[in-house]
Amino acid sequence: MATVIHDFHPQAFRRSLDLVVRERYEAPNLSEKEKEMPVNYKVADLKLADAGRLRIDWAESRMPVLMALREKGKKEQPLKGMRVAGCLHVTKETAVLIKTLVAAGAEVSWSGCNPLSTNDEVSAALAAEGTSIYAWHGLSVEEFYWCIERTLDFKPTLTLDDGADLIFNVHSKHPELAKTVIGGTEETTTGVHRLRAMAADGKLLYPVFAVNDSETKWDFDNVYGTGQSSLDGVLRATSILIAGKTVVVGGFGHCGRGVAERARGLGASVVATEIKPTQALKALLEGHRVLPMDQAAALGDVFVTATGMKDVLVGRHFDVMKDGAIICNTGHYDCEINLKDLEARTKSKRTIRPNNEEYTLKDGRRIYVLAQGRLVNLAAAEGHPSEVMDMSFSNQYLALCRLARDGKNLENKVYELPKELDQELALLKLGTMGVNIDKLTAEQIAYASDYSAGT
Ligand code: 9W4
Repeated sequence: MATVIHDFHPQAFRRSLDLVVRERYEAPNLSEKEKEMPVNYKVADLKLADAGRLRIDWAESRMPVLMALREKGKKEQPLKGMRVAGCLHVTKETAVLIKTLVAAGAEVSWSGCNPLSTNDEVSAALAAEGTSIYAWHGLSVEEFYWCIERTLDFKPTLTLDDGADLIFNVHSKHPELAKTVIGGTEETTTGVHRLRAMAADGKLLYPVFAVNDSETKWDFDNVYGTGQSSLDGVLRATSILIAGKTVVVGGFGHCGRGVAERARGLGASVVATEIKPTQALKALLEGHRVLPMDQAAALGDVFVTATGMKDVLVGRHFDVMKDGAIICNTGHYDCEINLKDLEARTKSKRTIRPNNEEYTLKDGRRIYVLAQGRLVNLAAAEGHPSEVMDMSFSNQYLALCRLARDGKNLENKVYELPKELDQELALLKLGTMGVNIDKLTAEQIAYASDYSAGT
């Protein structure tokens, strides 16, 4: 681990890759002063930087909207003078966001928001390029909060959250820092819920944009991001042929719909299970079979739970599953599959492939659990593809730019980004994909607004 000193100003210590790496490997041509300079990062291993840079380069080539915003930001410097503290999964896509914030004139200081989501190669590449970053895979709870604390050392003017841990830290431990924070952003549904509750209590100390609530974020993440990456996780963990299989999707919300659609695309017959009549009807009219899980359990070759509810697959379902059934979860963290019930029926267990546990039941049937029932798209694959994160993180970037410009005039509330922004971002994305669409003519606009026109 790198040694770190907390009392610093990131800009002052942003040094070239060359210098950081030379220091790290104790190259002889460093001056004594250079050797003593504090390091404003803590990552697993700086030697991973080259591999991280390749990952980031790849993500950049798949995130054209954010890259276009970066080019514009380089010229206009909308974040000049801003200090952005971020608490967000350290992935290759997040690195593209961080580099975009820096290009737009911001100083940044970063920590991960989940102990298991940091990619050590990416964090090494960011540290090596001079980013103030505190993130490594598998850190403890104490280390997690220590990392968040370090990102507050430079007294941020903007905060960026995924799950609201950073904002909570500011509010509960450092309320004095909130005075100089112009505003914050929040990436997730859970975080937005927590912040709305705080705002309703009058406890929120600065305005926050709920990036999660932009259509170009949640709809694309949930349907296309989760849809593809869940199938990706199943394939990486099993390498099975999907065509001809029966895939049971538990829950036909946005994530379930995405999974069902992609499974069908690979040739599966899909069975959807639901508790909500309108959702069940949608699944049926999309052409999927709809059954209660008690019946679907005996039919499925692959089960993907995506409900957000606990105990979707329990003992009585395991009792009737086929020999060789594969079960996994892409919904709420690790409680949708009741593994205790499965353990109780199990004679022996072995890891047959990475992220694939074979449970041999007392009656001899085998059930395969992927990623220990955790989110299969993240644990066994790489989460949402970069092209999807392009939309989410473009929203993040634009929300921070708006706060930098107008934050001082906003109330201490949770705001949504304007709906027109979704249309602008979607149009930009279409453009990067070489797709043009029609525009209304002046006559059509007049027609649309003329309420007197009848049949
Ligand atoms: N990643 C995560 C979480 C838990 C976890 C194998 C079982 C979320 C959104 C984005 O939560 C995230 N547990 C793991 S790996 C792992 C990864 N294991 C290891 O044993 C436990 C997470 C947002 N995102 C994308 O989806 C794509 N780029 C992004 O920035 C990232 C990570």
